[in-house]
Amino acid sequence: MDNLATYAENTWCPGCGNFGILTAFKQAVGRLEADGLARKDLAIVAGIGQHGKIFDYLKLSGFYALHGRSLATAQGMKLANPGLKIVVFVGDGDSYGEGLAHLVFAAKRNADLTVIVHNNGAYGLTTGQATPTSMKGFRGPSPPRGSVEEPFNPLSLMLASGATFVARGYPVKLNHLADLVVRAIQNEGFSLVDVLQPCVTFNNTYELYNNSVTELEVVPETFEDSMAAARRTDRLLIGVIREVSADPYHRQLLGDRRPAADRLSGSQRMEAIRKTLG
Ligand SMILES: Cc1ncc(C[n+]2csc(CCOP(=O)(O)OP(=O)(O)O)c2C)c(N)n1
Ligand code: SF4
Repeated sequence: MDNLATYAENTWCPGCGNFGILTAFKQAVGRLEADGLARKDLAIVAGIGQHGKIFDYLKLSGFYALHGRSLATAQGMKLANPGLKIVVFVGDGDSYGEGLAHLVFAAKRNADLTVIVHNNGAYGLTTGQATPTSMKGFRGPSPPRGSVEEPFNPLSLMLASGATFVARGYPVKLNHLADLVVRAIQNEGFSLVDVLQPCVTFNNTYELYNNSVTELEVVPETFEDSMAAARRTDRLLIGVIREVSADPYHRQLLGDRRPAADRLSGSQRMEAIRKTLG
């Protein structure tokens, strides 16, 4: 396989955690393609932000969506063409902030998508404002005196919303992250990989994460065990926190129909309308 490179010049800051996400994703695609995934059956979607630039750096088909709306776009693409495997790259501001309702409902209905959250605890592209996962005390242009709010825990929110695959990764553990992405894409249903992405410019968390990230050995068995793993604060657990199988939304809604591929011609549509009207 080629390395999916494009002509676009990379403008991420040297040391940005996004580089690890890009490399891990490329590794994952290589492994999935070696396993039989056809390039034409893979599509990517990205929101607007530093994370969204990954769309420019990958020679893959897809849709560069609006800030906060990539989940809605991806769900539409999946329903039109259920044969696609879709990977959605979002920022924490993009998905846990502005687009939160789309994320919760995509998890609730088990939309067959893989969501990779570049969770850097800041609105990176707009120069470092606080997001829902910014730590208490985080300073930026907003809030300049430090955030007085506690961050929310996206993993427990996703578990409570019904996500069938929930994982957390760290770009420094590159092969581990690539494994998570492969497993997330293989899961037929809603998969979320929250990536602890250091932003060297606005939220440099390398030291914090290097000292607290710990690999989970086995997938927790029960929902309660998954919740407990997601909520651990003494160590930040990385790995698969929940993995269960459930019928995906498109199959429940459409059965085996493939709306884009099975589209009727104009005359077939007229014939169907005539029949309906008697
Ligand atoms: C609908 C809409 N709202 C707000 C913006 C402005 N905007 C663009 S990027 C961005 C921040 C992105 O932050 P995040 O999603 O955390 O991604 P990061 O840049 O950190 O990767 C914002 C607020 C926009 N482009 N469109
Ligand atoms: S500002 Fe932060 S997120 Fe954006 S490229 Fe630089 S290090 Fe990465």
